[in-house]
Amino acid sequence: MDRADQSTSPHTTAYNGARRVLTGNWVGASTVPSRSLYPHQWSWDSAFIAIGLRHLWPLRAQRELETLLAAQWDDGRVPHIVFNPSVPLAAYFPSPDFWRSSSAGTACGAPRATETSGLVQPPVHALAAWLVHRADPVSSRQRGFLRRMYPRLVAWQRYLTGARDLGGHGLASIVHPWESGMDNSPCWDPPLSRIEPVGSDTFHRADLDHGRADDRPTDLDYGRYVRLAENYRDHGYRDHDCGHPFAVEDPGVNALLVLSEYALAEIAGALGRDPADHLVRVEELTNALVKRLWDEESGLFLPFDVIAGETVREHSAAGLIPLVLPGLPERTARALVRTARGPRFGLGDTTRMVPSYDLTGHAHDPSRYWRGPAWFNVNWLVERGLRRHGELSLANGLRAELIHLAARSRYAEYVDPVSGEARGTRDFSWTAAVTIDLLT
Ligand code: 9YW
Repeated sequence: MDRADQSTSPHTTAYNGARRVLTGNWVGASTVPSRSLYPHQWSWDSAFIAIGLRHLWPLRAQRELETLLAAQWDDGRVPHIVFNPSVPLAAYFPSPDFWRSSSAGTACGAPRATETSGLVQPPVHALAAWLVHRADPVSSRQRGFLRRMYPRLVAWQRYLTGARDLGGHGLASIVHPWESGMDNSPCWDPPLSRIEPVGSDTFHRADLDHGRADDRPTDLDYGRYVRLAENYRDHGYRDHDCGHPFAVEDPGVNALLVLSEYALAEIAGALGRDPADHLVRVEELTNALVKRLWDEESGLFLPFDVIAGETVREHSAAGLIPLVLPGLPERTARALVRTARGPRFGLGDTTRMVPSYDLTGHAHDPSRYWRGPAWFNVNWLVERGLRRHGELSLANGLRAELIHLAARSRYAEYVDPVSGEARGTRDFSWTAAVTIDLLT
């Protein structure tokens, strides 16, 4: 019997509500993050969604990842959006006619028959594939799930450690704020300030048709996002000759890269292969992460702006994500826990969930997207990290808040970190998925 069955009725309500959201957002071969705001398939969303789906319908969870990885480019990148051809172009901006992947991305081997974006998102996929396999190893083996996924996941990770090692120090760089998954984090303000925005009259933001403007990025942010994406597209999405004007080593992306490398070692072992290469990379990546991004003064991992050659001194929840790594030096893990509990994030004290950005930071805004609100996927990672490093009481407290606030907010996209009030859209898939995972 699983925890949901034994639990008290609020847990059953939370579980049933989350299952309803995931049922409603399934579109046949994948799950949309939100029926209204995000009507296509998003990369890291699908990884978190599969982690939840595996407890309900393991085959559907396998399918979720297979659909995403079927849109992988020949250079290994897994696109951040896979477009559903039956959804009208006007439903989401930037739409396929902006990205032009099937024509502009030919040198990188973009799929010809599926439209995608040319950017990527954090690599949670190998972790998801491993967890999905373990939920139902029999069907996974029968369907050759890991055998088919493994080469694709390896190519994806090698794209990030290869073409995307723009700083030359063994870490992956993101080349657009959207690639961090934390679009308008104040961490991107300094590197973005160098980018000339396109005029806001040159595009139409479909997000504002569905979301409150106060909860979303500004037009100025969007003008810069568009400029960067256009530049990448106009250089055929080729990393080596596009002269990336934005390149940042993000601690969240790199920690998830390491976590997925651990998962690749597990997958290799399950397939009867030698995991040694993956374990060597785990060590190299962990060392590079600590050496380059750890900031002793603030007790947090900070992003490194590769173009300016300097650390970005903004404190975001991405800097706590390395806590999920088992191989993190113990004193670094202890310092991260102190920072999570301290005034910047207030865990177990002033906040109910870890805010996306420093409560004491000059740019903190508890409602605006990645500039303060708390997100369920990030908090799920922090909960895992706390548990991993023996902080059971903090982890249990956070788990209880996540389950409670997910149900109370109607599975909100994000919430005010102090009051827990819902922000953004509702019936959001990864909020439901991590709720199922925490309850099972
Ligand atoms: C957008 C789908 C995506 C997430 C990102 C989040 C948001 C898309 O939604 O970006 O149009 O702004 O920032 O992390 O994957 O849920």
